[in-house]
Amino acid sequence: MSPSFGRGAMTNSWSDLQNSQVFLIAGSNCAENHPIAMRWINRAKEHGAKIIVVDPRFTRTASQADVFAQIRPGTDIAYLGAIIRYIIENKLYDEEYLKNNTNALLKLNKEYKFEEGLFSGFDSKTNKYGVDSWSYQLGADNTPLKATSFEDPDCVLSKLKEHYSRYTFETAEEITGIPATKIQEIAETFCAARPGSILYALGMTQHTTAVQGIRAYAVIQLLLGNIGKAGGGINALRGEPNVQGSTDMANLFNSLPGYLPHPISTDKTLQNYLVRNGSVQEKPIVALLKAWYGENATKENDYDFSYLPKNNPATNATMVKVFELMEKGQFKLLFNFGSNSLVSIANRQLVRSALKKLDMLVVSDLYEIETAQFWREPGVKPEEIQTEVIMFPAAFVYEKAGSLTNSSRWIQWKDAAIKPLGEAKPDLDIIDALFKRVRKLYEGSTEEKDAPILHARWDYGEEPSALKVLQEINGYDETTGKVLPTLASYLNAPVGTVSTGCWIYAGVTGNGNLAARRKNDDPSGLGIFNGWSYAWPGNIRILYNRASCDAQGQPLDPKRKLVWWDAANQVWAGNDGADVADKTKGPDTPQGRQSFRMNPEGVGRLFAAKYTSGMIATLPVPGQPVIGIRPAALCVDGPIPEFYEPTESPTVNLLHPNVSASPTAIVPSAFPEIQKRGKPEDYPYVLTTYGVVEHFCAGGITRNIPWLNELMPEPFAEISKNLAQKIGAKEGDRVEVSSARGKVTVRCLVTDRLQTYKTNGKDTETIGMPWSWGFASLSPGPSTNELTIASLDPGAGTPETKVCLVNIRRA
Ligand SMILES: Nc1nc2c(c(=O)[nH]1)N[C@H]1C(S)=C(S)[C@@H](COP(=O)(O)OP(=O)(O)OC[C@H]3O[C@@H](n4cnc5c(=O)[nH]c(N)nc54)[C@H](O)[C@@H]3O)O[C@H]1N2
Ligand SMILES: Nc1nc2c(c(=O)[nH]1)N[C@H]1C(S)=C(S)[C@@H](COP(=O)(O)OP(=O)(O)OC[C@H]3O[C@@H](n4cnc5c(=O)[nH]c(N)nc54)[C@H](O)[C@@H]3O)O[C@H]1N2
Ligand SMILES: [Mo]
Repeated sequence: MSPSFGRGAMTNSWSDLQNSQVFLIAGSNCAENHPIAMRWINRAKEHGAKIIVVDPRFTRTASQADVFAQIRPGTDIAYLGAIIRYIIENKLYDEEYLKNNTNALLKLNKEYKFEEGLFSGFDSKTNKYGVDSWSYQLGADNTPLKATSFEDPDCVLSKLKEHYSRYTFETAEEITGIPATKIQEIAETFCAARPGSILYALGMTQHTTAVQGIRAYAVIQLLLGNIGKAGGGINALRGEPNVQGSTDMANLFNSLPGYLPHPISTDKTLQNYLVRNGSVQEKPIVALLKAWYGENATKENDYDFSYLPKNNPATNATMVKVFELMEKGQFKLLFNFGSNSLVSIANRQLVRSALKKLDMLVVSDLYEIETAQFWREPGVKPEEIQTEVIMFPAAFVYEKAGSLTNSSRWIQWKDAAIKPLGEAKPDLDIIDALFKRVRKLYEGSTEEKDAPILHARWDYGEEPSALKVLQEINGYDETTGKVLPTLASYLNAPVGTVSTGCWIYAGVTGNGNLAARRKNDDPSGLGIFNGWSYAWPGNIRILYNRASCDAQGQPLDPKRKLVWWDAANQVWAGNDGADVADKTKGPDTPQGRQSFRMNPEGVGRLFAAKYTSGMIATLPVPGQPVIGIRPAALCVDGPIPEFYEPTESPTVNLLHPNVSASPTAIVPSAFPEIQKRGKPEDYPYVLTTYGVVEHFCAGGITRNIPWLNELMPEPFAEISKNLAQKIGAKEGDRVEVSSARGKVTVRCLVTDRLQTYKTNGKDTETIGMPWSWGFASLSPGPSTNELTIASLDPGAGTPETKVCLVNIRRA
């Protein structure tokens, strides 16, 4: 749904799941990893909703399913493509929805092509796409030409039909291992009941085709008219506590808070930045600079834009790449706060080797995790390591006040329940103390490079308060110093007069701390709960909810009324906040018709076309570059999803054997000794990794809790009965699992949860391994990331931890 609000969040909410008629849960084991989801899913089930689960293993979530399909890891786009084909060939799409709310009728550039596994514009020297042909035919006013019917061969829907004609149920069976009849049953079940919701998490995202997998979900949901409606949507079940909040705050290398594009090295000035990103970014980035540099940021000095660090687009500094750079010696110091990288990062050999290259490592954690004692790992020689390690004991979630944002985008405040134990301190206090001391070191410096440190607004007082930080994130009217009351007060203010640390959070502390609200009445009965905490943006609970209305602005579903145009009062009203640019602009105005206002076309994008709105409307000043209003976000690996094999795969791509894996996937290879690739001849089995309910992620906390260790004492390799027989292993035997990168010895678990299946006619086996162990803690065990491959999705940078090739033998 790029460019939506947020990079992965629920379009809807946890409590909205009760409104669905059907669920496609594929790439999520929510019964074990997001148990609250099941409460609302089961409520829908009581009302007759159907559950479809697609997973390489039979899980506790699968045990609740009406339809369960076992899939070969990394092949989802093949069966999803077959569903898209089924919808289009049988005209099961929602025609009115497509016309009003999507780009289905827009005409594509005649240069656009897809041939032999490649989209037009591929440069085989750089393995990158030039995206000029992924565009529309434009009219004189720079708006895309619209076809009069879906039969027009140039329109987006016709192109989709042509593209997915290759994806028959039978072909999808050959690729995925799911029987064709079962794929048909999934398609029929999901299309028969609306609204339907799609839930996903890591099973879809930890692949080199992660973004395109989720794009396939977007295509299906837009075709069926399931976006913007109660009970519909695409729901990313986020993982870590407050991972939603941390991505909102730009814990991603390529965005600034509020999902503003990060400046790159060629952005010398604010104007350069706006030429690339559109005039629409001027207000939020200036407001952010005001939040960070206060009165020092003025129009005259380009609002201190020069202070912002700039990304080198060639580096693409995701987590794995950071360790690659560290191995190259590019870092002296690493702050490792709240992450156990040595256990959690794919192909951990690189992390192990890179940490040694640091002069200093600072870890803030509750426990002395593996990362903090990498020098103690068996086989590592501490006497050869010069790195100084400093450990900050961190206070835990119950020991500090602050807000956590959940997957529903609800910003929820909590108070501290107890005082931190021992010397532990909240991270905010640690960072505040650090910054103040660092600033002191620079006092009096007149060097330009030190100005960002000296000029930063850092006015939290003696004892920093989390509420003060949330107020800064909410924003201030910089002319009066008052907290901004609402999102609208930010949106309506002239550029440079307001500050906000994250524009999508504007309004959260407007009239009191709305994140702390705990009103739990639900008059509509739809689970909206809009008096409970505060949802970004603007307390809208269901994104794109304008699409739940017809062209006249009236609700399409009488049982699930979200918003409507109140003609008498000339305003958008409803049970939810209306997701429209201006609540007073009715359905007879262009703004009042747009249900996807964050896209330059104002509609949902079945095809992710290159397009910038307002290019011609903004009259170019002679000698000045043209600044458009809003450029569309693009996928770097294709405008529509295509199936590619994982980096390491037991077979070649049936659709185009010469372009088997994703041609744009990033396969780091700076250190060939560490970053090896395996072949199916040597490593014939598919490994997938997953979480267990008893442990949390890298296990830093849970492996130090005795009763959890008692329940789940050690890692294991889960294999089918056939594979057990083949290698001569019994349940509980020790087995060695190896990949091109490393090997581990664990016990084997022989189950019916994994079955042998056929890929391209050949018997294939998946091996499943949990990944939460490391050499330290009360319950040490081998780390599964010894085996995994660190190839990355080219758009999101997510490592392919859900699939690689391995071998297995009795140890
Ligand atoms: N108890 C517990 N809860 C947790 C966590 C934990 O470690 N323990 N971790 C938290 C975090 S940070 C996260 S991100 C979430 C993760 O939540 P989930 O994504 O639900 O967790 P996983 O078990 O990693 O993977 C989900 C499922 O995807 C399946 N899968 C693997 N490959 C594929 C594939 O190619 N296609 C499909 N369709 N499915 C596939 C796996 O078999 C697994 O059952 O959970 C959070 N909650
Ligand atoms: N093979 C494989 N690898 C994976 C995955 C997979 O499915 N398979 N999943 C991936 C996913 S989705 C994720 S999110 C990552 C997770 O990887 P990590 O983030 O490295 O894992 P965690 O164990 O959650 O680490 C969080 C640490 O923060 C500490 N902590 C908790 N609260 C606080 C606090 O308030 N302050 C501070 N300073 N520390 C705190 C905990 O003790 C813990 O050690 O792993 C990824 N790695
Ligand atoms: Mo996660």
